[in-house]
Amino acid sequence: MTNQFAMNGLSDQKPHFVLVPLMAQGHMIPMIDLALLLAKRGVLVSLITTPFNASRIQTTINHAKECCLPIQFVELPFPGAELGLPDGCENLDVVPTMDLMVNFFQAIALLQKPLELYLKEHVSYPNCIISDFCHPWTNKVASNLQVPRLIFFSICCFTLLCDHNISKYKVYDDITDENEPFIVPGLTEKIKVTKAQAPGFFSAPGWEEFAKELREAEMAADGIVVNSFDGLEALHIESYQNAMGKKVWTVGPLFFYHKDASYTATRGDKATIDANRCLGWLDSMKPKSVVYVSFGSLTHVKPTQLMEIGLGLEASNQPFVWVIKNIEKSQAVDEWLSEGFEERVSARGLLIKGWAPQVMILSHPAVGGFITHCGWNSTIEGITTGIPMVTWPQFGDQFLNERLVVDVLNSGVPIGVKEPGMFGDDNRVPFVGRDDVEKAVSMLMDEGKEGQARKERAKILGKKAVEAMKEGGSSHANMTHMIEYFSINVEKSMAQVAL
Ligand SMILES: *[C@@H]1O[C@H](CO)[C@@H](O)[C@H](O)[C@H]1NC(C)=O
Ligand SMILES: *[C@@H]1O[C@H](CO)[C@@H](O)[C@H](O)[C@H]1NC(C)=O
Ligand SMILES: *[C@@H]1O[C@H](CO)[C@@H](O)[C@H](O)[C@H]1NC(C)=O
Ligand SMILES: CC(=O)N[C@H]1CO[C@H](CO)[C@@H](O)[C@@H]1O
Repeated sequence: MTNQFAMNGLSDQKPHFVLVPLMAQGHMIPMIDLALLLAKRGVLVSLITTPFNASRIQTTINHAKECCLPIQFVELPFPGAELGLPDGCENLDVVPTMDLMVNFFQAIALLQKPLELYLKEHVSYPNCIISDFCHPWTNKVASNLQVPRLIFFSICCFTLLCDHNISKYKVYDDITDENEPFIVPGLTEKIKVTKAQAPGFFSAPGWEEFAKELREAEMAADGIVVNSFDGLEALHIESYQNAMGKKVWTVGPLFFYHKDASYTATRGDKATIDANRCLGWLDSMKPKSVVYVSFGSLTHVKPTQLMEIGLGLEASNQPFVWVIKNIEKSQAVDEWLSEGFEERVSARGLLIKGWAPQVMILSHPAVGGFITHCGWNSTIEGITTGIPMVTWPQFGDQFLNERLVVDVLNSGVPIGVKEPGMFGDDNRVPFVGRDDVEKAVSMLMDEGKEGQARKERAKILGKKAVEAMKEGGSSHANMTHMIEYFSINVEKSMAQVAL
């Protein structure tokens, strides 16, 4: 049932999808990739941003221009000042305190009217809105404009399903000890977690109202788009689809758009290390020998823990690339690095201070393992490159992602963290000793039977991920269906405008 106007070129009327990402690095990156993939398939994409973020994604803007991709970057002024946010505080990563986080989400919700106004005035009426799941206010935009709305998750269906079932079976009504393990009900696998590890999204005190809006907006959605793929978790996708009673389109791994390493290098933020120096270093290493260590954009590792990681890596005798974020640097860290550590590991350790070209590094043949915080964005990148992982979750969806990698996929080694660390609350982050780091790394790189089997499973998953994105693959086909499904609405939406 292909739309005859939009799909076969009889008219240059392209279907128009409006994408509303959450301004946070881990949410923004996959949504931008989704925009690029849709545009490459001939969809006109409007990507809604704010001035701060627009400047941050300049590389993508330039790339879209160079490749003549039909993406418009719509900058709406960010009403942060109205809610007492400091100037330039337009991205979740730079919100200074937990309290201001609530204000940040309230400020974003004020974008409803300006977005509606923009879309009404726009020449090409939208066919659908794809909104980050953290934007319940887009539900009002969609109903006021009478356009379908999809919600976007850069979270796997396994985690979404666990979360859904925990809430549906009201597991937490009977739980008094948040560190007492229980088995997630309704799944075929025996998945053991604690309430502290899987508290659900926005479950902290003060977020009740927002969480309620989120649930309502989820119920009202016309479908769900997920950055995952069939070969990874077909059964969980199907169960989640049945549980939600809506279509779930899995169209990932979305970062796959970037096959060109030179572009990959500057995705997200300008890489602080010269990509060529990094590639040169990796080229000099044996295949599958290097461990890549990075904890994503929101996690801040405190100095004592940072040093312990370093000492564990040193003791492992394994070559490594280790990313230390600017925000994690301090005088103590600098001194410790320069007073011996850097020199001792110089022959086999590459330290990246700042933002790293992660996809480029992970894709390099020299890299054989990944120590990750299990943010989904990073986890799916690790899975796609076909290497085993050491899982070190911190908060949010990360503990459930760890269960997927360790218990379901069998392609990871847990570092052993049992309790979450609250973002912004350094003292509650559980401490991991150098011995545990060393032990996990040697298990990860183990050449024995168990290690080989783990590597083999990881490799197969990587192949399936690549297949999914090729023409004829499941994610490619899901995207085609999704575009066709909503292109049919072109005439319907136009008629509605006329009314
Ligand atoms: C998302 O992906 C980028 C690029 O691959 C990576 O560097 C970054 O750490 C990831 N962000 C999160 C929050 O996981
Ligand atoms: C719980 O998950 C299973 C899939 O494993 C699904 O079939 C079931 O519908 C879910 N339960 C509820 C109450 O949604
Ligand atoms: C996505 O692709 C899978 C595998 O081909 C298929 O089973 C599923 O029905 C598709 N999903 C949608 C919503 O079209
Ligand atoms: C990190 C970043 O890109 N910051 C920029 C955000 O946008 C303002 C102006 O819009 C710039 O001044 C910052 O440098």
